[in-house]
Amino acid sequence: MAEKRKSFDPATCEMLEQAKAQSVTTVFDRAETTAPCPIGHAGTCCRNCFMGPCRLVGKTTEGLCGATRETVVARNFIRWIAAGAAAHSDHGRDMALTLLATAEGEAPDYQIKDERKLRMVAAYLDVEAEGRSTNEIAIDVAKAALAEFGRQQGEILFVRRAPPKRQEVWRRLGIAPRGVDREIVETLHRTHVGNDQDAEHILTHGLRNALADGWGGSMLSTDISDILFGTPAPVAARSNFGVLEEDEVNIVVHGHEPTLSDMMVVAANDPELIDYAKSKGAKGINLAGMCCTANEILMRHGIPVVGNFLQQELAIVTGAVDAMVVDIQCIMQGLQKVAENYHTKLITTSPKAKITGAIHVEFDEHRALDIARLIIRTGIDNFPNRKQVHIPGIVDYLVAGFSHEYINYMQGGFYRQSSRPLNDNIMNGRVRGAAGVVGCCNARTSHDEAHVNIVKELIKNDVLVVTTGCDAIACAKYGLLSPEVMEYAGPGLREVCQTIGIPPVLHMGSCVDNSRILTVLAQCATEGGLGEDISDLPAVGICPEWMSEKAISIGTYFVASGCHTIFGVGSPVAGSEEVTRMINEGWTQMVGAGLEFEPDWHKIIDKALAYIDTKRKALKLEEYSPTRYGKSATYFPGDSFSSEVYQQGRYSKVGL
Ligand code: NFS
Repeated sequence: MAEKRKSFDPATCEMLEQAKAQSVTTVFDRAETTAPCPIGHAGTCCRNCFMGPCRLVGKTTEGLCGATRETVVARNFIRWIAAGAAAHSDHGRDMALTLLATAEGEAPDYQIKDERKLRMVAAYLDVEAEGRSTNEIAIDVAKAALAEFGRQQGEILFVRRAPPKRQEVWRRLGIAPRGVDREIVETLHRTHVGNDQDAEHILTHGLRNALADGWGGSMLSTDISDILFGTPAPVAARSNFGVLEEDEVNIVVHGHEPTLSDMMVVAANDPELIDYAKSKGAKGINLAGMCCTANEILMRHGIPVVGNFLQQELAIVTGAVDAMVVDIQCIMQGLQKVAENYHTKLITTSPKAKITGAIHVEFDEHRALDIARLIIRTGIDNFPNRKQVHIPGIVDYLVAGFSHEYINYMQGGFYRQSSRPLNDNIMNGRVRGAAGVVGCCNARTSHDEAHVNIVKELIKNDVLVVTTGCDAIACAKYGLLSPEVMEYAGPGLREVCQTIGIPPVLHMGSCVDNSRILTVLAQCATEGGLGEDISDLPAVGICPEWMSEKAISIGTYFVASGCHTIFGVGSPVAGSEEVTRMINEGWTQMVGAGLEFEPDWHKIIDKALAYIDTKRKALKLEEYSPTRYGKSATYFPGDSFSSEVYQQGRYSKVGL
């Protein structure tokens, strides 16, 4: 059997060769030397007290306390949800605190960039906007948002943004979240030794906890980021290692919160600092992004993207990164060790995240621009220390910036915006259905392979894809976010995309922006013609290469919202057939959608298309036909998607 390719991306493979030649170890090597623990992997290791850890394998079916395999697997699973929800929500809380500081005049470098959105959010949070100044509204919006985290009773206010039928489901089942922090705390409490020990009951709280993330912490985070930094609209940009410049100071921002990265954009354009860079022999300052913070500044400013999660160490191996600046989440500790082989300065900035050996420059929103300038200056000072540089000559072009507001706008302009055209085209079968393809990269699978192939095959089958996070970056690297690269799309979908002027894959942002997908789903469900609830829609969620706790929280809130979701790689609940059944068939009965784990990406595609067709049938829509539309088009379904075709979609940097 041929050796499994570590990455589907030629630029990543090239850098892996480079790392090997220089004896630098990365996550790809560690994935070979460190096998996953099969017991923890299947979810059957209980370490919730010090009588254990109890490993429920073979003949051992109970822990010391008597906890069964079902209980242990379910408890472990919802702890993942709690951690993921905590990460998104703590990010959202920081956005609310920054909005408050901005409106109170204590964070002078930030402004309220989208007043219209501020007023829209004010209405959802019961904040009076009529006749009040922007800052007055913003102060109350920030305080109301913060109260949502600490809310003890009732329901988080954004529950009302879901379709009425969905709200009824949540209320009937008692899973409408009461407050963001409360649901996370309750998960930790319930899963403490000797507490909630009925697997189904435990998992039901998992749904509630995840909803507190999706319709609470994450949605607040997205909304407030838009208020402060602007609601995204289409923007052209570039991606992959080739965006690094040999003759400029390269500063890579990596992590998640736009508070730091947005200020880095301002500082990188400071003429004084550009002159300073020139004084050190560079032609300028090249700011580029990594992971979800890349998505934040890509969506709003078109800042180039270096890569997704598994590419972070390899960016340093280019020898061209003068500073890598990180804040929170998805930042590998291995970065520091890699950086020690090169001149790169790794700079941590969050009071919540330090890495031993890295430089720590603590970010403070009250002095944001000064700190961003200091960081850029550190990168510039490091430019003359560069040694050997190796940048793969591969760059791809993309269009990002599809906020749900823009998706509405593009379907009818300022006065008639709605999701009517999309609903109509799903009803008439030009668009077979929709898929949200999202999430991480995982070194246990071939990097990007599942992301790219799933998305290609879906659009080939006339499924409109919305994407976020590392999946979006994978798509960017293969030309899938480019409106010009239409040969991958099926004829019906292509007609729709060409009419509106959009790519067949819409980049909706970072991982917290999965809440934008919830909004689109809610709109499609209430627009008419596709049922009345999200669970009626011919739509699926897919997370092909998941690895983080955040991904589990996202998948669960998709499901709790009525969107059936399929994860790749493997199952963290494989140790219990009963729990596996509960979160798929069981949740389908409860909330109209299930969560399943399918390691084979070919099967994910089959399952997704079959699910979409089942939903079309239930809605009594016409049966999907791949040949009914697009007769005048140049390309037809069945075009081979060979690697040669992939390459045609790519643009070599050399050819620019
Ligand atoms: Ni989301 Fe996974 Fe991380 Fe972004 Fe990428 S790894 S859960 S996609 S960068 S948060």
